[in-house]
Amino acid sequence: MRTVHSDRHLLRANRTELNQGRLVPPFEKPERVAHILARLAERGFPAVEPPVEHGLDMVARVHAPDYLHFLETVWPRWTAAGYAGEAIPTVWPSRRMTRKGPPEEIDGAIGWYALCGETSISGGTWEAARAAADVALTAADLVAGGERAAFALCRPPGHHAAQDMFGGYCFLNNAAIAAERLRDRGAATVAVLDVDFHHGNGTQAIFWERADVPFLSLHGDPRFEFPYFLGGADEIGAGKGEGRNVNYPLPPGTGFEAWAAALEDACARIKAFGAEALVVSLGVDTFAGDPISSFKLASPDFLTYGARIARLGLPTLFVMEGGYAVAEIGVNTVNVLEGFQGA
Ligand code: 6XA
Ligand code: ZN
Repeated sequence: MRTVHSDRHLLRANRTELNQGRLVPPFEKPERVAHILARLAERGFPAVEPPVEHGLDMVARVHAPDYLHFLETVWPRWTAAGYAGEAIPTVWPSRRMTRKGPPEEIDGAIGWYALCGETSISGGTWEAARAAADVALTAADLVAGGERAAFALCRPPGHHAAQDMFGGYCFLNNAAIAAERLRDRGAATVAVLDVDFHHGNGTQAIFWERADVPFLSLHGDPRFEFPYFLGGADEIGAGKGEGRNVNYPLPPGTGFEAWAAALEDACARIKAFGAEALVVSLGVDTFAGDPISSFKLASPDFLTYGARIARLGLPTLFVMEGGYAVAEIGVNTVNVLEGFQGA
C-alpha cells in the first residue's frame, strides 16, 4: 500500500491546548507522525510519496469561502491585535445570542468559526492544513487511478472540521475532501467509515443531506465524550441523505467484541448502500492506552478490523485522524493497514 505524506505537517506546531482547565502541550503533536513513518518503514511499506498540489478548488467544495479566508488570516490578525499567546476562542454565538456572522475583532471572529475551545492556532497552521488536504487528494487520486488502497498520512486531522468550523484539532476535513474527489473521479457512492474514538461531527454535517456519501461512525457516546453535542444514534440524515447517516455511540470502556459487532453492522450497511469506494477516517485513539479516550482495543485488534474492512472488497482510502498513545501509534495504525493487506 502506498502512503502519501507531507513534511509540511511540521508547520503545525502549536504549544498550547486547553485541557481540563489547564494549558498543556498539545496531544496532537508532530511526533505522532514520526512514529507512524518509522513503523511503515520497519514493516517494509513503500517509501512515502509527497502530495501533488491541488489548489483550493476541491477544498472549497467542502468548506465555505469566508471560513477559508478566516483560516488563512487568523494568525496575522491575532498577532496584529497584539495578543501574546496562541489564538484561542473565548466567546461563541451560543444559545440566546442571536447576532449572525463574524464580528470585526479577531477575538470575536475566532469564536464564530470555532466549535470548541481546546484547539489553539499558531503560525503555520493554515499551511499545514492545506498540505494535509493535498495529501488526502493525492492519495484519493491513487485509489481513483486503480490502486486497491492508499494511506493518506494527514496531519492535522480533519473529521471534526465542518463547512465553516474548526476544533477538536481539525481545520480542513481531509476525509470529506477526499470523498468529494472520489465522487468526481467516478465513484457514484462513496461511503465514509469513521473508526476514530470521537464522533466525526464535521463529516456528518457536511454530508447530512447527501445520498451519495453515506457516513457511518463508531465512537464514544456523546453523553460522555467529546464532541458531546452530536453523534447520537437518532441522527439519521435529512432530505436525500435521510437514512444515510449511521451513528454507533458506544459506552465508555467499550472493548473489541462490542466494537467489532458495531463494525459488522456498519459493513453490512455500506454494502447495502451500494458504495463503490470507501474512505476510512482512521483514528487509533480507540486503543486502551490512549490518554484522552476510553475504549479498550488492544494492538492486535487493529489487525483484525483492518482485515474486516478489506473484506468489503472496495477501493479504500485510509485518512489519518486521531490517536495519542504516541509510543504505540505506529504499531496500531500500521496494523490496520497490514490487516487490510493480509486479508
Ligand atoms: C478535546 C478532545 C479533542 C479530540 C480530538 C480527536 N478535549 N478527535 O481525537 O478525533
Ligand atoms: Zn479522536
